[in-house]
Amino acid sequence: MENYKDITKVVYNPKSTSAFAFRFYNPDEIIAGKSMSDQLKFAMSYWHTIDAAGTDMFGGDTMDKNFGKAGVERYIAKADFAFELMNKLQIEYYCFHDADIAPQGESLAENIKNQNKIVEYLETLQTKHGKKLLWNTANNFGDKKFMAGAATSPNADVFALAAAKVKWGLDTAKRLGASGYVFWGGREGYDTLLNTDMGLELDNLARFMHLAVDYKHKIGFKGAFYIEPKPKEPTKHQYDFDAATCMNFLRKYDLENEFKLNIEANHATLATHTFQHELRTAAVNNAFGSIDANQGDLLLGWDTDQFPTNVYDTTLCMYEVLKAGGFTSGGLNFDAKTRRQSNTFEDILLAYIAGMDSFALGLRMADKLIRDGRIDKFMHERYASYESGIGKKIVDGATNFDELSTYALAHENIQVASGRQEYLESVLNEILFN
Ligand code: XUL
Ligand code: CO
Repeated sequence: MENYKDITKVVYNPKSTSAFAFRFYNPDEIIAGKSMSDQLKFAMSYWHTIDAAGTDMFGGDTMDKNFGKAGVERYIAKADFAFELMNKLQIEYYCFHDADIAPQGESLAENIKNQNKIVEYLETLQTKHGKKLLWNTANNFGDKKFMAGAATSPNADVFALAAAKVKWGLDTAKRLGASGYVFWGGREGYDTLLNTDMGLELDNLARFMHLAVDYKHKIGFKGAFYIEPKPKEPTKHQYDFDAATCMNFLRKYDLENEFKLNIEANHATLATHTFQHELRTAAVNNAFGSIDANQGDLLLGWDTDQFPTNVYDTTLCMYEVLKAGGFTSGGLNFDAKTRRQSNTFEDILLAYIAGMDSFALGLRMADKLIRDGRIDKFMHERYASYESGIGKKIVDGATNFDELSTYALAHENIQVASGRQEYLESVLNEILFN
């Protein structure tokens, strides 16, 4: 197998015998009216790809990502590595937490100083290599001060610290021209109600979001705000449990016009939903925004953040994306890490190639599914009773219980048509494998 350093650019070559080629991702090919690169908008996650080195609950690093350097110099080398990797993989976007990009010291002031040095460097790299920031975010969960949450901490000084970090994040998003900013709940949740004032914590979370919105408008940051749902981990009950819970929160606190959702596949399955369910829930609530592309392991049951290779899931995901009109500000961020045993630089490339190709194949199949039309036609016919007669009156809001009751008394011979699930599943198989 080739070495990492010898691979300058991974290109589309379905016939290649090399492991370092795309079999399905052909960036400039037009699928469903746009180039594949515009449909998929792949992004690299800094925390998993540039920082995470294999540590798990039972053992330490299996990979060295320190480049023989320390302090700020190490993070300059990491930034170089990030852009080298994006170039090799033809990835246009990246995402980071504040704490991912620079060494974290003893104080907020020191962290901001370090981070600003690297942001200056990232700015030059972005221009030099033509790369963009899809979104950034704050790590408001790692430091022990955040042990009881950030905006939902019982300690108001922590709320202020979290605000200072998000303020820096928004200034940086504006400076680097990010197309979005993500709020993942981190430790916004609880483990026991014996010590938790849930009402106050949720109100405070909403207060925090309103302050962030105010600041965004004040500085004129034009990117999108996303909430990323997750049901558990690290807390037992995360407040942003799933897409529906997030929408309820946003509407209760009058924030629904300011936020969209960043749906992560592994978070969906942790919530015992399918990825597709979460995407559809976002779309029907007019909140489809961005995607954290990964997959979990249903047998392990925790947030394993694996590179996505399940083509059923990527197909149904891209089907939802196409149906929602495609990405605008959002994209597909690989919130995914190589397995602990996949500990070479080649593995990082191979993992991204597997993930990108799985989504490229998913896009091709979703487009085929829509062009085939059988599923859409079935769906249309299934709900046809709402297009005329009493059904149309229901949809138009032009009836009432008296009329419906009279109607029902006169129409008791009701035949509900078959849902044809197995047939539709076989159509999907035919599209995928025939
Ligand atoms: C954690 C997670 C985060 C967010 C960004 O499960 O998904 O990496 O995507 O904070
Ligand atoms: Co995520």
